[in-house]
Amino acid sequence: MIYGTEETMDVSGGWHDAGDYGRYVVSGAKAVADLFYAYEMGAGSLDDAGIPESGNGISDLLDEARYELDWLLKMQDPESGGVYHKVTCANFPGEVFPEEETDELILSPVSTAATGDFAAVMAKAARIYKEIDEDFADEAMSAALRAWDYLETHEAKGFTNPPEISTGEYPDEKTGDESFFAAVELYLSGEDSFRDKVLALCKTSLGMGLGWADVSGYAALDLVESSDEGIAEAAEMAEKVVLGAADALLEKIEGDRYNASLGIDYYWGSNMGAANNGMVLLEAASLAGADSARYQKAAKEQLDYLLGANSLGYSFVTAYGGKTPENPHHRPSQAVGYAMPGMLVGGPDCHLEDPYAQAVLDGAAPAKCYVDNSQSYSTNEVAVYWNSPLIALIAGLV
Ligand SMILES: [Ca+2]
Repeated sequence: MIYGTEETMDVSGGWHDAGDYGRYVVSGAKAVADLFYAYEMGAGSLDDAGIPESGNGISDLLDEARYELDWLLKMQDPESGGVYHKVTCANFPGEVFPEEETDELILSPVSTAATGDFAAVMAKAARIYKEIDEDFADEAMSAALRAWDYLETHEAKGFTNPPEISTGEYPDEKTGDESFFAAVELYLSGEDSFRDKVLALCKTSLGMGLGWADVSGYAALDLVESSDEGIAEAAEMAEKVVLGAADALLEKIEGDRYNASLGIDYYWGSNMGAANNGMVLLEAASLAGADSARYQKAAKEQLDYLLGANSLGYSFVTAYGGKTPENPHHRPSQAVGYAMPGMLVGGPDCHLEDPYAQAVLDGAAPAKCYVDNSQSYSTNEVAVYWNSPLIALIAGLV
């Protein structure tokens, strides 16, 4: 049901976001952007990942991304072109399998951030899938343009949960970065009229954010890879930002015993931060020519950190390594009684943002604020958009 109405819509498909069964546009779009990056970083020929589409002659990264993209298309309001922020029940379920979550599903209102992210990944999909499925590529481009029209004709506004809904909020007040990402992808996919918007938004919204709230870095990564003369000025600015960010990371890495890139601020989802930082370092390596080896080495160290070279000795990927999370905050694993393999958990969060972490981690050093307990959703949950930059990082390193 669409919130505040009696209307319903088919929004079947797509990925469960994390330890719960919500499906969220902004975090899903980040995960799609990472899979695209992995595809472009050289893992494009992967066709034996063990997904149902493996062996079909199309990159498994694109097959998997397509699963989410097909769902995203359904999340667009056919009349306005705006994109609903998320679809969840009113509250999180208990420790049950997804088919046992039977409360009514509610579409939360359209948001500017969701619509901007949607426009960006659809525009990029139009480019990437052109040779593979032309009809889908055309559909993606027209959906992207309708989303852009929505942004042009509606005042930007953040998202807050309606009072009856308590699931993940993913609020985002600052939406210049989403517009910037969308404009860059629309331009690079052949919409020449977006050139001036790219140049203007580059001056106000360029950054290195690779998270669900700040997606400016995805625009930067694609700008630096572009040789298009029309936006050379923006590409040069983006190159400075990528290399500047990578140099700042090198400094942190050199000052850390475990070659981690997070300094002393281990925040909720810090493992995503380590993987994202690895992506920035990889991009810097591809830009730095003769100087690339140290960026490449630092990127590899971020993978090492995630797989066990850290102060806890934990490989943060379930069932990979000798000491790995056995009790993730992940309802299917909790329901079945063991940790499903291959999931990157959130990792240390020194802000102690759940009651269990507060009870057992008080006074711990920032990098050690992690506990392998299913109650600790702020350190031991899993999420699609934490796994996706890990995939991108590995793709770039192999
Ligand atoms: Ca934003």
